[in-house]
Amino acid sequence: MQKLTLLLVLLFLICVIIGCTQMAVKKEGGSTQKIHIIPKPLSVEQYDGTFYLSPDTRIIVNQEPEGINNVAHHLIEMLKNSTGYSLAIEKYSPPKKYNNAIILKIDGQMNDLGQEGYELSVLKKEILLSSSTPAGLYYGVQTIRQLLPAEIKSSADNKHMEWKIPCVKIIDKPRFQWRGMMLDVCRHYFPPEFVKKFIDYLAMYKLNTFHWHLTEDQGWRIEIKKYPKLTEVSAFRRSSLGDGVQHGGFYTQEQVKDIIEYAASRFVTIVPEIEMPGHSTAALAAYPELSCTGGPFEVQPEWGVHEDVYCAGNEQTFQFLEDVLSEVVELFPGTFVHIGGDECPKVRWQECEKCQARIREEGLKNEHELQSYFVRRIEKFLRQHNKRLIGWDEILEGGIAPEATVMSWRGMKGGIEAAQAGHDVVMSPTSHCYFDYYQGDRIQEPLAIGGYIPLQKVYEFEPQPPSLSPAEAKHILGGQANLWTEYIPTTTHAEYMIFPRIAALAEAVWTQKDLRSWHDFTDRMESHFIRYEQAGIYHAKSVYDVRMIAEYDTMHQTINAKLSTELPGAEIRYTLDNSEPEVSSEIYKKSLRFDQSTTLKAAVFNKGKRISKIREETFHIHKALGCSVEIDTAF
Ligand code: TNX
Repeated sequence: MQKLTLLLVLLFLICVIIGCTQMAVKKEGGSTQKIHIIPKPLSVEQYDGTFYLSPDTRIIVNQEPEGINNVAHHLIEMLKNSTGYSLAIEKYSPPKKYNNAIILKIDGQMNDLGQEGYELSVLKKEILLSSSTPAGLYYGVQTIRQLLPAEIKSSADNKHMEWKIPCVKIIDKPRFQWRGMMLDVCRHYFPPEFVKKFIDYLAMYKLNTFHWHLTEDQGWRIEIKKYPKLTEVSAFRRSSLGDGVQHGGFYTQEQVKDIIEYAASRFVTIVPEIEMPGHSTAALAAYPELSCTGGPFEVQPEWGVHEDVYCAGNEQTFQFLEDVLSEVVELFPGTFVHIGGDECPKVRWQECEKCQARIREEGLKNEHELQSYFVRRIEKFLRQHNKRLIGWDEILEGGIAPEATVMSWRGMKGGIEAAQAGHDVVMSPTSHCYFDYYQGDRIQEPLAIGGYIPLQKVYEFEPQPPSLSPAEAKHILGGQANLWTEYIPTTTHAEYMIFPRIAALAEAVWTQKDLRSWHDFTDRMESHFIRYEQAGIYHAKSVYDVRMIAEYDTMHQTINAKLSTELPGAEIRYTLDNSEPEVSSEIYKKSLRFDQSTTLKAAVFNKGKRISKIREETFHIHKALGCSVEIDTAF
């Protein structure tokens, strides 16, 4: 009897011990492995313990619906590239307990997390990722990628790495359904391999919409079988540098299909843009009969807004565009087709007999209404093909087409107006979303288009204007950033403009509003910089540019200089003797006061290495300092 009691107690103890190793204990601070997920999930609870990935870890899928295997293969591929492990995939067999496995589970009951949400539970012996859709699982895999050490994206020799994932429970879903980025492949052509890389970057940050700007004054980039001159003639132009070199390229329909498939397997929908009625000189160079004057035209080497546009009075124009769109809708499976609509000067229409006749016949008031007529006709055509039209906010002018969706770029105003009128809206204002603008100190950055949008500004992007009623706010589908490429001729430069701003964008469109905090984001951002380094992704380091504010102190006749960086907490070191700052230079702690002329040089250091450019400023102390300025206009 005694023996039996002892045995029972022993058995009980064994059970408790086994239970404890499986059961996660909630973490009370002092974490060993910090969690740095961007975009920030809905909820994250970290626990004590770690899951160790090994060559024997198995990937288990619970069923074989379309998509789940695709996600499992993505996971295997991602892990293989970095760890070198070729993990086996296995079908789930219900009562079985798994040890050292990552389980991907489609769970039809999980409807409250929407079409893209997921739940991730990392225990010491198993990882369970569940979602009601393959898309949700895919986003869960992106989260797993960010839970692994930064080296996960590196192809370097990682044999001695410990591939560990902290125990955690994450529940996550996006705030907006349209989380996008636009790439302009027209001002400069980018090869299919880069377009795929761009899609990878979107997917990595849980963005789901790739707006592909395919036609412009400077180039037509998509093969249209019915109009071969669009690729023979319209896809090439003289170099904008005037050096006589030809620039251009296009995507064959086969390449387009391949890219669409590539995007679909990453849950990215492509929205093709066929620009009209403006920004169309490249097409007119091949088919001048579609213009008001008859041409001739050349594919434009110059940027800007061009006056020659499609003739709105000519039936041939509509025949051409409908033919082009017929091939486009056949290729792209997504719901939306972007028709541009922006920056269409009206001078040619004002002087064109055909356009004026159209205005009279259709009882239109002016050329703005003629543009509206143009867009309505195209919208009707697209609707007949079960597609929805989206256009830049100029499509509001002269009356918006009945079911058109507006992409608001000239601020949020157009978007607000459209949402109030019951139209769907995607916000993409120049103030926050133009990744062709500078992100750092203009003098030290590569040439950009003009404005200044640092990381924090992108972070402050709020797609849903507070002035909208709840019913109107439902029309805000989401937001996107745009990469126009007038001044971006290379793929490395393009990456530089995208990173790190894409991370801030992702959080603006994925994370719930009340969970967003710049301070918290900057904390997580640091580890993403390490990931970019590891993955060989070009990125701007302008968050580490030393910012300088100098104030004149009238009381003491001195200058006070304050130093800071956009990413708080950086190690700034400086010199006052004209020498270059080094790792042994003085660390900046509080504002510096000068009572005589001084040259201040400062830079940011990390782990003994300078990671920023050197900021230099000479302060001159002289008698006129601080005196009020009078301008002698008589002189
Ligand atoms: C405006 S955004 C444009 C583009 C330029 C861009 C440069 C929009 C609808 N039109 O054609 O590339 O500015 O930032």
